[in-house]
Amino acid sequence: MGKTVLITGATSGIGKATALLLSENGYNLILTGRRNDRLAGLKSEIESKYKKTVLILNFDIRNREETEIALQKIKDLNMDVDILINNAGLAAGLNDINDGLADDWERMIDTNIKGLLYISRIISQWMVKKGRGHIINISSIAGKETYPMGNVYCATKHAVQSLTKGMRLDLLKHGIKVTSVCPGAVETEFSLVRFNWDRERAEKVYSGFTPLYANDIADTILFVISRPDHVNIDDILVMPAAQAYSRDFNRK
Ligand code: NDP
Ligand code: 8X3
Repeated sequence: MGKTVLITGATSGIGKATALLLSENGYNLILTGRRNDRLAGLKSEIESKYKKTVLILNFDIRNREETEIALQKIKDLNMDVDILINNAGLAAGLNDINDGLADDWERMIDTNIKGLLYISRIISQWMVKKGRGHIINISSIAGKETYPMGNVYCATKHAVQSLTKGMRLDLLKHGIKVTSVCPGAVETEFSLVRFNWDRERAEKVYSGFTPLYANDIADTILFVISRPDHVNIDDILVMPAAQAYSRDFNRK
């Protein structure tokens, strides 16, 4: 029986690619997201390809009550979580601070910080009881640097970096590993969401250079979770070869 991994935000991009790769490598999966049709499609794809049962949980991580009810289903089914991948997240807008929209700020703060906390609180309590576990927070280059007009998104990812350190300190005595995975530009639905599904604007973000693909981060996550028990990858920054820092690109 392989380990069980809970991946938040598995309906697209990094979360989906990670689900497919981990399943191929023998992990059992619990997948979450708001778009239930996509979750159901991924469940049947994985179950038919890899002959593994997948539990899907359809909820919005911004809603604390919905999150608690959804996670209770895991216990009701006598399942457990060995590895938590806090992946669900988004950027909304790209504006100077004085032009920012409060609704965008709330969406990012509620998803990237508060949602991550709601999930981590419950799952870390289960891990503490067992005296083992591994939490992987998907942060960003935006958690290490602040770029023009990235203000609130960068602040949420700086918060993820800080929470990763805080979790590691508090959970150390319980034998729980905590890792931060920080990607540079990855071509997913991220920019479509950021620019409200303006495809032309989203495509420009990745034009003229080869970005990372979701599979590149899935590979990194597989590496992180498959280290021996005595090894922890604290923090890993993965960049496209054509990107340096947050805003320097070698575009052709
Ligand atoms: P995608 O937009 O492709 O995927 C985001 C995932 O998050 C979706 O599955 C979405 O599911 C889920 N999600 C968003 N909001 C919520 C919510 N309120 N409740 C539940 N699930 C939610 O983007 P990526 O794969 O690129 O992003 C994954 C993570 O990687 C994010 O944390 C992002 O900040 C981070 N990242 C991305 C980079 C990039 O360049 N793409 C670089 C660095 C970090 P649904 O909409 O179905 O709920
Ligand atoms: C996503 C990468 O640089 O677009 O976290 O913010 S960036």
